[in-house]
Amino acid sequence: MKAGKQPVILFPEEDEVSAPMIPPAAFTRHLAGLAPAALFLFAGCTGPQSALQPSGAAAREVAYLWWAMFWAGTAIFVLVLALLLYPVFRQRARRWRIPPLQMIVAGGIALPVVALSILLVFGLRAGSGVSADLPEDAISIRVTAHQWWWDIEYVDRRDQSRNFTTANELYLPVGQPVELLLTSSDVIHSLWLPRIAGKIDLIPTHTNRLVVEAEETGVFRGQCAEFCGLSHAQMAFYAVAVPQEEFEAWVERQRAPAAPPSTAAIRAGKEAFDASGCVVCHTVRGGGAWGVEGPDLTHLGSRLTIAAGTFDNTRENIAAWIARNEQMKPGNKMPEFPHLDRETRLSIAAYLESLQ
Ligand code: HEC
Ligand SMILES: [Cu+2]
Repeated sequence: MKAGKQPVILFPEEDEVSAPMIPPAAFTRHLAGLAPAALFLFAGCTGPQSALQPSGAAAREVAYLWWAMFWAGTAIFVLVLALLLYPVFRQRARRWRIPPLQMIVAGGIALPVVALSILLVFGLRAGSGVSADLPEDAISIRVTAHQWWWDIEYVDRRDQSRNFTTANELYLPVGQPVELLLTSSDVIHSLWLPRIAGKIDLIPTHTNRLVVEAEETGVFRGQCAEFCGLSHAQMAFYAVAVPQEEFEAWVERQRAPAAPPSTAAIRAGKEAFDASGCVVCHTVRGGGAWGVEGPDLTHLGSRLTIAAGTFDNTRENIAAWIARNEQMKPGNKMPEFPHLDRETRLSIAAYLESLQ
């Protein structure tokens, strides 16, 4: 737990649990901006999850639409107020008479038709990202929502054997449109990455498509935006936008199988992991674990958070998660392992941390 941060859930026991606030610098700036809140309310419009600070083409369209609606709404509000105040201050001699029928046609039909048509044009523009065409070799990512985490598979269209799976973290190459193919394994979820794109539903047995493009490097927060059950509010993820070369290096590392244990302590952790039944639900490619009920852990050590953006990815948090995940994320589908002593849990956590 870094100084000045409040844990989401306080644990009376020895395990320290900390929740992520990424990037911390942006968060502090955010808080500092809120201090003179009465005057500078707009400071709340920035941050890792603000639709008003777009960093992607699709999000920019949504922000345009938002501002168009804001200014159109303001203009109409001012107009209506002016019409309301006019009779109050009018001078008898200069009375302005419009026949009632013309008034209804102008204010009740013409004005809404014009205003809504303009908004429709903006709205269609903003929605066009969903159907954008992509080059043959564009990157495809299959995202499957589960209660309450995201399974993320990078698809190689030319050679499916090069596909690899990760979870709760989306790497994007900057300046390159990427196709997300979205579905769900249980209920309807919604993927929302406000700084990169608009939101779209993930529906069981159906695949939705969304084209996203990050325009600058950074770590952006995303979230499930459709109530999907008990831990809906803890169903987040992070998108990490990096330059092309860095992205390719990341892909190579993720595609590789898990590193074999390099020290005796890590080997002991792996043995405890294999013996405790974790392999029933989790995959560690190259580590002999092939379960699919839970997130792929092959490169867990390289991720920022655990439990779908809910906690920092630290050894302490993983150790706490193994024994008391129900308290940390109520309703989640992983059983607790309270019988594993703290030493064992820490050693399993050290093994998972070594999976870079
Ligand atoms: C019955 C299936 C099941 C078993 C057995 C199981 N897990 Fe899990 N695990 C899950 C599910 C489901 C999640 C996702 C929870 C969530 O975020 O909602 C999860 C999440 C995790 C995470 C966080 C991963 C991430 O990317 O956020 C870790 C770490 C983890 N499990 C480790 C373990 C360890 C270690 C064991 C064995 C002691 C274990 N699990 C046993 C189902 C299981
Ligand atoms: Cu959800």
